Amino acid sequence: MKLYNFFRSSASYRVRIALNLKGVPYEYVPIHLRRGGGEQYTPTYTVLNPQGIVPTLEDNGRVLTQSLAILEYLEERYPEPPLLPRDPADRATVRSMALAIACEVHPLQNSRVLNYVKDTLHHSEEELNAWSRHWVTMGLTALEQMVRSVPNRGVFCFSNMPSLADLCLVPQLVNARRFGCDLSACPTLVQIDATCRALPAFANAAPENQPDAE
Ligand SMILES: N[C@@H](CCC(=O)N[C@@H](CS)C(=O)NCC(=O)O)C(=O)O
Repeated sequence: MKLYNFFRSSASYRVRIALNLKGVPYEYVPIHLRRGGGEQYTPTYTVLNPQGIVPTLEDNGRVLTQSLAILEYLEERYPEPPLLPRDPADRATVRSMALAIACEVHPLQNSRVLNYVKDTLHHSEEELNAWSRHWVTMGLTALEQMVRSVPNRGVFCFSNMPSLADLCLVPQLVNARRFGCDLSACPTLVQIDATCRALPAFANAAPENQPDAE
């Protein structure tokens, strides 16, 4: 199994955590998102991932893209330990938390989006950071409420097992801190993040522990 990814990519980080939690060995293939204008745009990579984004997972001759689709694939192929609860409504709750980050917050900080706002629309670095802080804080504040409203909540986003929601939360908080977001409205998320990062599967997937870390 090969994971084409970048140490600082949040979407890649989600998949690394899942592979570690499930104990699936994989080959780490670094795709540098800035070097030479971005290795994600080279023909050898876009043949695998026509969107020119990471991560991409190659397994048994199949090429899979989109981190959430990859996570669902890993969940079905390697069911233990599960990253989704058993009850259908609980599963939908976990997915709604994961999607709240992956669909609403994360895309607004993607490098290509920020580069367009900066280079084509001519906004300053300062304005860009304010943009990121605005959307991240709004998204995380909503997620805080979603997590708090889980009945019988445990130490993770949902119950006492790490789920897809935690796999999306932890990388997003790295991002939030990078942009200097005020997390004071999200004490539950900050606590869950600390609990997750204490687990080896999360720690070993962290950007600073990857072979291409700068
Ligand atoms: N929805 C996609 C998002 C992937 C994505 O945005 N990847 C970023 C890094 S976190 C990327 O490759 N950006 C390259 C670019 O913007 O040029 C997923 O979940 O896989």
